[in-house]
Amino acid sequence: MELEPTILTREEGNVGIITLNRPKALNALNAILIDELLAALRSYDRNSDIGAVVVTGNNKAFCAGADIKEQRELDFVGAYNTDYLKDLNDAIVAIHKPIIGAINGYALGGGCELAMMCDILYAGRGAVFGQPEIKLGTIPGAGGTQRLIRAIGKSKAMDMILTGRTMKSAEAEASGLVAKIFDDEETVTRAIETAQKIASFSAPVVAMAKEAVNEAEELGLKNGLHFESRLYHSSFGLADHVEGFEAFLQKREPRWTHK
Ligand code: CO8
Repeated sequence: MELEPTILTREEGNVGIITLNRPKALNALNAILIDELLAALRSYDRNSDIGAVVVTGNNKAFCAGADIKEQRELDFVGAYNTDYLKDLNDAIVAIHKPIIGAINGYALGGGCELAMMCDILYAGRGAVFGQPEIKLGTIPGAGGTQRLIRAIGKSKAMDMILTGRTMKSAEAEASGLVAKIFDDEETVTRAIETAQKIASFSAPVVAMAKEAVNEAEELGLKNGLHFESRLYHSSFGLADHVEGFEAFLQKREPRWTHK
């Protein structure tokens, strides 16, 4: 039984900020935290005042993975019937608004996988990424084997997944896992600034851009280009598109109506 909320939420302007809040367990993902995280993400996704979301943890840990104490109780059938992983992945993939992961400290196992479900990753210099499941006698179960290879390539992904070694943020940035690194105390602020910048653009256009980029993971180049064209053409039907082009030609800032 959790006495404290397992996540905390606050808003800064048009940005929703979700902080994982199980510090004593290094923000390990248990069933309650996953439910609360998904409820918060869905709520921000439906909130027209929010244009982007930041997900973060604390300075010691973004998230140390699945809750090992909770998972230890599961046998094959229990694990098979536990929908956490699928719920977590499916629900985050379905969020329309961009999610920035602001990572300080450990992002291990399911924590690294949760980070990789975000759209953009910013990390503090002290952040540590890894898929140490092999040391527990299991393998990544929330997308680690699939997303890490896409982020950093096969050889590095194998090196990490087969040995359980961790990667510090400088290597993570050089490998393309994270977009930018900062001093730890700046990570969340910079993520919020970027989220505010994204939230200042036309919301439907931002959603289209996110969707098109994400489809690149699913589709071959031919189908991906076709999908992109369709969304690009659709954007010509938006009032914000008319406004954006007019504003440029009139040498003024656009006034988005988000329509
Ligand atoms: N689950 C539950 N509790 C944890 C976890 C975890 N993953 N990680 C740390 N804790 C707890 C510790 O048990 C400890 O609790 P207590 O004070 O009651 O003993 C507390 O957090 C602090 O941890 P440490 O004392 O170990 O702190 P250190 O600074 O010495 O070490 C480490 C930090 C290196 C991060 C270490 O805690 C560690 O190795 N943690 C486990 C990391 C790991 O193996 N993660 C992978 C888990 S398996 C997984 O994620 C499968 C993915 C499936 C998808 C999940 C979606 C639900």
